[in-house]
Amino acid sequence: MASSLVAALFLAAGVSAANNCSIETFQAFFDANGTNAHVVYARHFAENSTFVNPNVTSVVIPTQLPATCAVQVNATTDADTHFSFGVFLPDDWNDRFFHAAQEGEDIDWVDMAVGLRYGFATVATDTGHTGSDMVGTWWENPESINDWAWRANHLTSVLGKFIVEKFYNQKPKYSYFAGCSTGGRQAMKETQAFPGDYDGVIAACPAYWTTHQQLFNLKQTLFQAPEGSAHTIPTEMFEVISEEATRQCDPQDGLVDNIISDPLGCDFDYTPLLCTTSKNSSCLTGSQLETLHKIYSDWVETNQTFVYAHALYGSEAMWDESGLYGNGSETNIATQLWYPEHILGLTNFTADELDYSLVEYADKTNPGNSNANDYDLAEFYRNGGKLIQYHGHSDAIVPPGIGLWYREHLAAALAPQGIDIDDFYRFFLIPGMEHCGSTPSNMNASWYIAGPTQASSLSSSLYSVPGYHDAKHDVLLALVDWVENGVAPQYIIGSNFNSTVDFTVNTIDKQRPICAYPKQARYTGSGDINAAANFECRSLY
Ligand SMILES: *[C@@H]1O[C@H](CO)[C@@H](O)[C@H](O)[C@H]1NC(C)=O
Ligand SMILES: *[C@@H]1O[C@H](CO)[C@@H](O)[C@H](O)[C@H]1NC(C)=O
Ligand SMILES: *[C@@H]1O[C@H](CO)[C@@H](O)[C@H](O)[C@H]1NC(C)=O
Ligand SMILES: *[C@@H]1O[C@H](CO)[C@@H](O)[C@H](O)[C@H]1NC(C)=O
Ligand SMILES: *[C@@H]1O[C@H](CO)[C@@H](O)[C@H](O)[C@H]1NC(C)=O
Ligand SMILES: *[C@@H]1O[C@H](CO)[C@@H](O)[C@H](O)[C@H]1NC(C)=O
Ligand SMILES: *[C@@H]1O[C@H](CO)[C@@H](O)[C@H](O)[C@H]1NC(C)=O
Ligand SMILES: *[C@@H]1O[C@H](CO)[C@@H](O)[C@H](O)[C@H]1NC(C)=O
Ligand SMILES: *[C@@H]1O[C@H](CO)[C@@H](O)[C@H](O)[C@H]1NC(C)=O
Ligand SMILES: *[C@@H]1O[C@H](CO)[C@@H](O)[C@H](O)[C@H]1NC(C)=O
Ligand SMILES: CC(=O)N[C@H]1CO[C@H](CO)[C@@H](O)[C@@H]1O
Ligand SMILES: [Ca+2]
Repeated sequence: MASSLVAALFLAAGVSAANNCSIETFQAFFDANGTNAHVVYARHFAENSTFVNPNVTSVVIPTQLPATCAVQVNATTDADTHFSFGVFLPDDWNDRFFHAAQEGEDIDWVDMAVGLRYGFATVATDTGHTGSDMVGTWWENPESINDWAWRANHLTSVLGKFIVEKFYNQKPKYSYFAGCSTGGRQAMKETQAFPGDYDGVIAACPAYWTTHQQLFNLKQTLFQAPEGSAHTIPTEMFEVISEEATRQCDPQDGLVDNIISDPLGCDFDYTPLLCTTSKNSSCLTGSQLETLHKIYSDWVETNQTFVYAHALYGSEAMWDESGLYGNGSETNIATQLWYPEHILGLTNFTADELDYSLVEYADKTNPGNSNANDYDLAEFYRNGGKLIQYHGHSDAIVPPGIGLWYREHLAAALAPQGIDIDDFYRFFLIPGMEHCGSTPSNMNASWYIAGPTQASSLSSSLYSVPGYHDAKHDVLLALVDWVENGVAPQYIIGSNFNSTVDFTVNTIDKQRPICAYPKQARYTGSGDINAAANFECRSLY
């Protein structure tokens, strides 16, 4: 009797607060607690509204919102530094707190809205500056680098949970964090530096080893430089290389389906690409082949010192994206100079100064402590935390091998402490997925496992997997099931939509299990190769 009365009172409080979505309401929460934060925006949105916020500079906005209160808060971190964070407080809340990483140029309201569609109270921060990380002057204050590297996310977690508790008169029962790329780094950083902040974390394609990642991206552009050299592979040849990789590596995984499902296991022969006396077009010269060999090889320095993993067979469709390998032009190189120039603070840095001593310098200074390569997750594990990490095989920006590096070092750090990483960690390699999402058009692999980044990359109103709203198909629901019910995902079924505008159960034309590493999905030998049921997870090595 007593407990149901208490529940009824809480419910009543929650409902009245939900109907009072004003700047004053939220400012009063902070003021009463003596917290130095300024509420700059608050507005309630009825179901199916399009989000509007005059404080938002980004162009992408969520549509078809569930009924929610939206709040934006500005908080200071140091004398001259501040960050902003957004909060969605759903009318119909399911007691969970969700933090979407910053992946774009502002508070990621679209990713937040995905979390909202799951019924979660959601937050996200701009990490202290708006616009791309690579432009502006935000790095001039070292305190801003701290905000970007870790502080804004941690404080958003603290202040966000505070708002949620005050608004609903109840603490969130479970807290989750998810992000991809630089957001994946943020996910790893939170897990490592603040192991009590979240119960479940998804680190997708994480660019976690900042110092090495950023210098690797610069090094990639240099393989092809100077533009038009004898060793420069013409960008038109990327497709020819891709076709050759598919020709050789597609069958090696056991099923001819245009998808290279085991690029790490592919034994690739370069010679069919070489120009000969009988073949002088659509081929590579000896020196171009050497460039290709560099692209497909780890960055290793003297004495077998590993610096970074390489792009895999099947990633060629991305090589010209963002000028990554591109044509070796000064423009492509200049794009990648922001890290040494502005974050490492090496004024007037030029690309020819990139050598191993620069990597050592970056590791030693590690501005803002942004590296998220602490392998000891014992405390996160002891708190009951669960971490899902995934990478796409066709990602040329953050090659999946660097994810494997983390997994191996995590295991090595925890085994001596008697901790089996299987008890709290799952690693997935997604065949045919590029960076965070999408698949090369010559593969059409079933890469989609939902979660905020993937859903928001397709549409401003999508969430989960249409028709398959469950833990077997949706990575975020898989994480929730693991944290709350102890059901660890052994695989997640990936889907492919055969439309670029219509994302419904009717446009899902292909599904396959994506198996927890080291297992891989293998065709059972009979039935539709586009149906997940005809695949099983097997250990291959
Ligand atoms: C709404 O907020 C105002 C200002 O903080 C407060 O005076 C009022 O009591 C609130 N109303 C409800 C129903 O919570
Ligand atoms: C609220 O106030 C308490 C007591 O001063 C403090 O410990 C806590 O950190 C404050 N919470 C926030 C979110 O500022
Ligand atoms: C919101 O849109 C959905 C789907 O179009 C519809 O089923 C629902 O009735 C709408 N809700 C309101 C309040 O208009
Ligand atoms: C946050 O506060 C800073 C410092 O007062 C200000 O420059 C900035 O415009 C504020 N941001 C928003 C969104 O109000
Ligand atoms: C090589 O290219 C030249 C010029 O394009 C062409 O004339 C010649 O026939 C080619 N040789 C062979 C062996 O294909
Ligand atoms: C490589 O190893 C050798 C032998 O241990 C050592 O003398 C040398 O200084 C090392 N070189 C570098 C660049 O670390
Ligand atoms: C090389 O790439 C740059 C940047 O993408 C582009 O502006 C330029 O036109 C390219 N050069 C050639 C010769 O295609
Ligand atoms: C960097 O280059 C600018 C413009 O060429 C020059 O004015 C400045 O002195 C240089 N700074 C350093 C530290 O070399
Ligand atoms: C991939 O899908 C696109 C569009 O749905 C289609 O045009 C293309 O032929 C497909 N490619 C393969 C290899 O199936
Ligand atoms: C897309 O997939 C659906 C479901 O398998 C199928 O019915 C439809 O014909 C496909 N459309 C195209 C254009 O391939
Ligand atoms: C800086 C800025 O644009 N602030 C606006 C944020 O949103 C509130 C509520 O709509 C406006 O009053 C502010 O002017
Ligand atoms: Ca294959």
